[in-house]
Amino acid sequence: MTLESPKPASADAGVVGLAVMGQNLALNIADHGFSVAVHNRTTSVTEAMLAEHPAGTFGPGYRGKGPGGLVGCESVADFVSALKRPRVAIILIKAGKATDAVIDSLAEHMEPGDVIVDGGNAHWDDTSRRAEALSAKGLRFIGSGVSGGETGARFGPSLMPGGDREAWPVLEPIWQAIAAKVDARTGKPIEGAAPGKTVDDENAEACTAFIGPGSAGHYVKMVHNGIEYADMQLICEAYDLLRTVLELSPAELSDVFKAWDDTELDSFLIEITADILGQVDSKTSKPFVDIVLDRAGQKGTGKWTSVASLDMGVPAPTIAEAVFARAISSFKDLRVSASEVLDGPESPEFEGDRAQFVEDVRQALYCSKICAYAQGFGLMAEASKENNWDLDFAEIAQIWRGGCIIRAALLHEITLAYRERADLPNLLMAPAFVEAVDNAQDAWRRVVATSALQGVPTPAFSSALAYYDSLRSARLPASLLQAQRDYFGAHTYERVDAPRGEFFHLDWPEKERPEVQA
Ligand code: NBP
Repeated sequence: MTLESPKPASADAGVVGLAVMGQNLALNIADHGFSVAVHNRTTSVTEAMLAEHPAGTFGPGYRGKGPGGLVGCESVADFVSALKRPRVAIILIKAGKATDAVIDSLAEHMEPGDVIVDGGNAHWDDTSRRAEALSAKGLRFIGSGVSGGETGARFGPSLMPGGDREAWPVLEPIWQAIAAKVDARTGKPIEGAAPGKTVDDENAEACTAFIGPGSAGHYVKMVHNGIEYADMQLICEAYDLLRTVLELSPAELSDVFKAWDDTELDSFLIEITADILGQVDSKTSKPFVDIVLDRAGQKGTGKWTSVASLDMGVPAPTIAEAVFARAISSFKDLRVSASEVLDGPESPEFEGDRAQFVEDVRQALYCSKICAYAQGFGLMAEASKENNWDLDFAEIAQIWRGGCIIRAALLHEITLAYRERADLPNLLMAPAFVEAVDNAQDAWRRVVATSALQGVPTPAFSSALAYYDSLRSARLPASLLQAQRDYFGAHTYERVDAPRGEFFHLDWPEKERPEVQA
């Protein structure tokens, strides 16, 4: 099939980049009755997509006849001329230099007032830079987080747009239509929302909202991914503990996770974990989880979140530990040789109550997960202050309840917590979580203690508990630390009995060690 040129300005929006995400998002938009111009650097990809999805196969009602459809475009110039004004061009390509190249070529053909939306996983610094450069040309830029992977893009993602507020009314009808929907009363995803169906339910809430100016959307998406790293690592530690300490088989663990999915742990990641643990390898008949090499990859958003937390001095240790856990997993050969040299504890047979231990691990997972969210929201709160984004945390939690990888029942509780108090100093201090963690903390401590005694690595569980204990410590040994700093580096200290901001120094080498005000 060849693509006609030139095009009349008939498309409601356009998608550039037709790999997994771009194709699925474009199909989702077309399903909702919009006409979508599509363009890919390699034209054969565009041609194949059009051949597979001919006119008349889109519209309200999945694959029914309707007005939606695709307009294939060979060149960027054709693509731009195919768009109705104000033009909306959505980019879904490899993040980094490729995104700059595509933005530059779009900007050459677009006119003031037109909107460019970057739906890729751009670093938020890049988004700020691009927004400024495009604004100088009169173009409007939105950096939008898109979460939910391939299936989400196709049938309902969670969308986190940020940038030029005046561009939002232009994008909003499309983003509202294609986003995942949840029931406003329960926060649960509405099944009928997928695939491509119009949701008539008056209680349906779309998993999208304007996040804030500048790079707020991509920042929030980055933190979403950081929390995702922590959530996945915590689940893996729960699995590892139950497998190592209780010697449960993957099939038995699949049942455990299935049962947990009916509790407050109800989430997409728990659901897929149960499914994965029940999977048997067709070649060997072994549990699938045992034939997958234990080396985890990463694309960088967890690292970005951790770097942002270090840069701002806002603690997100559980997210960082999740990134480090992937890093240490990648040293497979080193671990194999170290395992032959380094001894662990004599692992005594577990003599406790097995059912109780399973329940303890469940509760430890829940508490640790709340901590990971507390860290992510703490990070966003600081970034919001620093950048004047005025982030609405209830809204952010609300749009994470459906469509995205971290969708979970917990997010409804977080939504309610921030609706009750928008300026919560820390998520753990919301009354519902104070109580939940208090009720579960004995179990959590038993689990972390058991992991240490048995030599099962639980960096995320342990760091989450240390975060909780640090947070609830009115006094930390930082007094000694600050004294050490003053001793060797004259870094000064504040006194508990003097106003904050007054600094002192002890003249340590002097015999009398006099105190001087700095
Ligand atoms: P990829 O990230 O694999 O990118 C492939 C696309 O980029 C193709 O369309 C390719 O065109 C295009 N491209 C490249 Br590479 N260099 C280009 C250039 N210089 N000029 C123009 N086009 C160029 O695609 P993806 O996995 O669909 O992800 C798209 C974006 O969405 C990424 O930023 C990703 O991080 C983000 N994201 C992905 C997921 C996911 O689950 N995959 C989830 C959420 C967000 P070609 O066909 O000509 O090579």
